[in-house]
Amino acid sequence: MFSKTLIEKLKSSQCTAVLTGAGISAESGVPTFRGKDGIWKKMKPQELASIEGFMKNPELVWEWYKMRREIISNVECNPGHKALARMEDFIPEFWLITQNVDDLHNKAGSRNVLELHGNILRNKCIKCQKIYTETDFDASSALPRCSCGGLLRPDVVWFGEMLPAEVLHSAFYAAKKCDVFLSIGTSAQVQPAASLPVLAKDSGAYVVEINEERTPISDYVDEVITGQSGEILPDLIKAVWG
Ligand code: BJW
Ligand code: ZN
Repeated sequence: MFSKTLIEKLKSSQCTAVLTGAGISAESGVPTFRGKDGIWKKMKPQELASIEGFMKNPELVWEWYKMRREIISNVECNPGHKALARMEDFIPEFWLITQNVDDLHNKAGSRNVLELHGNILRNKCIKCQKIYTETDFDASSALPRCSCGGLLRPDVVWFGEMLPAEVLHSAFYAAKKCDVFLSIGTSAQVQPAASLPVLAKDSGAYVVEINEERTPISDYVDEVITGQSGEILPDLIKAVWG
């Protein structure tokens, strides 16, 4: 099922970087964004995932994040997350770059996780940027506010916003340095995350995509493995490390 090249490359890898997207959590029951049942089929990203949308209707945005937090607090990491946590034990330098905000890589035991788009289990003040780890607010009676008076919002990255600078810097570093790069369960449509596999390839890494369907980077990568990451990743670990 896996190419000899991929098995050899992973076996001898000194530095592997992995980029994950919503697809890796789909088998846990977390909805993806694009595709036929994706969130953006029913909801408008500009209303729910932009600062303009939040300022226009913060109650609606809070309601949406409350629902998503409920989903996420009721799901478990799946064999795909767990396989990536195991992979970290075998490779000297291992970077797990995720666009997901669901915390499931941390739950699975991955250690070197770079969260490009933040974490839904935190909030931050729009005025002083103070971070709040509690999320259990009832925004329907009064909007949650910081001690400075500013409105609280989820600590995630919305469209038009900069990604956390240090995290992004490390992600670019990892993509440039790695000898193997895996792009898993992402539609590769959102920048700057989607440029990471391209950068890795241009820097000499062996780039492999694992996805249920083809994406804009499929023709550019070295290898495409089609299927569900929760099935493919445990098999890959077995094939490489026994
Ligand atoms: C499976 C599977 C299974 C299913 N197994 N696979 C350059 C060019 C064009 C546009 C831009 C550009 N630079 C910036 C932009 C604008 C914008 C952008 O990229 N827009 C594009 C959509 C056109 N980018 C931004 O605004 C970013 N900021 C930025 O660039 O700042 C600099 C800047 C500022 C101002 C002006 C200009 C530049 C920020 C992006 C923030 C994205 N935020 C979200 C919401 C996070 C919060 C939350 O969750 O509430 O992040 S949107 C959403 O998309 C979420 C995801 O992390 C992100 C990526 O989605 P992902 O993970 O790829 O999921 P899907 O659903 O798209 O795909 C799932 C895949 O899994 C599919 O392929 C399935 O087949 C597969 N799959 N089940 C394996 N079991
Ligand atoms: Zn504040």
